[in-house]
Amino acid sequence: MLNLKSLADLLLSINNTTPIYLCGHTNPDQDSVGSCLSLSRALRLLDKKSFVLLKENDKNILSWQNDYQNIVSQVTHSEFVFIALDLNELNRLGAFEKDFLKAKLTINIDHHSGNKTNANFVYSDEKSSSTCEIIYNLLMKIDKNLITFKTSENLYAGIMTDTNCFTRRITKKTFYITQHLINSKIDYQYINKSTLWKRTKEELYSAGKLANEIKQTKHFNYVIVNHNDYPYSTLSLNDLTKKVAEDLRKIENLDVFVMFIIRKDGLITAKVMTNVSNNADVIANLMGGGGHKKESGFTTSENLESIVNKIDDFLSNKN
Ligand SMILES: [Mn+2]
Repeated sequence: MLNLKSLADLLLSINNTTPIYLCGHTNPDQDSVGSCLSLSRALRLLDKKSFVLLKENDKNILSWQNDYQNIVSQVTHSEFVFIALDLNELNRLGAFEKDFLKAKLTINIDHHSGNKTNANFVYSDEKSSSTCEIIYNLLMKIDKNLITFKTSENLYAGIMTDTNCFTRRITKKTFYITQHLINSKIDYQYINKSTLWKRTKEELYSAGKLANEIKQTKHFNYVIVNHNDYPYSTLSLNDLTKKVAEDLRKIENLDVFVMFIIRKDGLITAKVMTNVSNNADVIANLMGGGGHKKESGFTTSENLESIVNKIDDFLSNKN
């Protein structure tokens, strides 16, 4: 496992002619795409040849910033370095996993618990609010001038959204960093409004409808979302898990709360949230997923009833 200094040295040692591909997780959020863009811009300023991998239909996540420089949708070199950000297992790379496996050198930078990527070099810090917080510290270690205005915007967006507007996983370092980023005159209100706070009518309608349909087992609460049905069909998986689920978890007296999404392809994607307990990652891991202590997720082909029973059994053994 690397420390920040050895990670910085490793990046600086990459030959300037070697292409470096940076890639975040599927269903990208501001932290994954923001950490990729921030590190990529810094590598370019250091005369390295870097690219951010992002699927064409995921680009809308950057519409608030309108900066698509050096973003590509596929690897076009045969010899390259691959840096995976904001993920702890390879299937989170989706279609780009095959490229990771072909790379001559792999690096993984992340803040989720339990790292399973087997990258050549791993920097993993569960105590960081976000991968963007790690990238801020990394860039400061190399040269503070690498934190440009655009990069400040991305780092702020990643930190603010991953902490759900500073309501979780924060430390005093998170605020210290945020202070620095805000001092660079970024329009933080605009970024808040155009990312985390933004809701469409369909998102609010979904939350309201689901609030009325919360089911309860002996040990946890859950909702079932059929992605084929209106209004959910108009929303992306990301909107459902990042926005609708976040609104629902605010309902009083919820601790362990799961949103099950029956996907259009028949698989089930779930977001596991806890408000008091600290075991969302352990619960998600029962179905092969993972994440953070208070929010986590998994995707499975198992049937819903057996998943519900598995989670309930696990929680009953704990209590
Ligand atoms: Mn993250």
